[in-house]
Amino acid sequence: MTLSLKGKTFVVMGVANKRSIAWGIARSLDQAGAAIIFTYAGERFEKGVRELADSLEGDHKYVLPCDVTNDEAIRECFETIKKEVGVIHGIAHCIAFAEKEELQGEYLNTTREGFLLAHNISSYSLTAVAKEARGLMTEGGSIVTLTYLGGERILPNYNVMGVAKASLEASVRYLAGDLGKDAIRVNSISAGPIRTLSAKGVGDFNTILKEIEEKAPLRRNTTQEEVGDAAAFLFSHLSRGITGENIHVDSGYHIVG
Ligand code: NDP
Ligand code: N5H
Repeated sequence: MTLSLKGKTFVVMGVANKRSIAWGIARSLDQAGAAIIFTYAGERFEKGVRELADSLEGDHKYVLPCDVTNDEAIRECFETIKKEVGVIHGIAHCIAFAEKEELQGEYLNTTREGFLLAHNISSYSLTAVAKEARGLMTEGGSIVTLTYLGGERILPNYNVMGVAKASLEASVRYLAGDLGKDAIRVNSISAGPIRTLSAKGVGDFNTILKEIEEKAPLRRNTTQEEVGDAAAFLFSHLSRGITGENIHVDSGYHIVG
């Protein structure tokens, strides 16, 4: 990869382990020479994220807690970043959650609690984070979030997460509308299925992957590296005219069927 992000700093939210899509993004940013600030939610992941950060080429000092359900935690996180680093140039928001019971059977059975939890963590958090980060992107910036095809069409079992992703994709457009005047761009990447910790426990994941191998224009599945490189592009000057967009990094599967 020849793209250079030297001298730029990005906040990567949502590395749980080396399979995380956020980790693919971190590796692409590291290769491009960027500085990375990692945030995590679960304390049980702190040590692992620290070790992963240390395994990269660059010297990425900061691994900070940031539970996105807590406004105070988000504020503290970005205050620390402001104090320690000052200016940032972008954020990779790679965060979603829904209760397991909501990710099977009929969407119709979604509970009020399950609906609100999924929307809180998977959609509202982007807005909450953008609000706190705006003041740190004084040289312009780029915010990238991750979505899935289930936000555009009904897909079996994706259920409330599909509705939350539709809300996330609409938030991308409204945030792009608000933040464009500050030279801050906001886009999403719609990734093809990737086997991560979140995807664990999805019963028919193998069937889903096989169907993509058979039907997607590129006849193969999506990798963390492909999503990472697309994110690096969205973080770079090369994408300076793109905002409010949803880029599918899915071997072209979204145009099939
Ligand atoms: P991971 O399980 O690796 O990452 C999910 C992350 O969400 C974890 O790091 C987790 O942090 C974080 N998270 C959950 N709750 C909170 C919270 N309250 N505050 C802060 N962070 C939280 O899975 P993926 O890499 O697959 O998921 C990343 C994104 O990619 C998600 O938005 C997902 O919907 C999207 N995506 C995934 C696809 C796939 O096939 N895997 C396809 C398309 C989109 P912690 O572990 O610290 O709790
Ligand atoms: C159509 C599908 C398959 C069915 C739906 C899967 C939806 C997955 C998304 C959410 C984010 C998964 C989730 O919240 C899992 C949790 O209930 C349990 N897991 C955890 O708590 C782990 C430990 C932590 C790290 O996970 C999180 N999220 O915090 C979609 C798939 C083909 C593609 C896919 C997997 C999409 C996606 O959005 O992730």
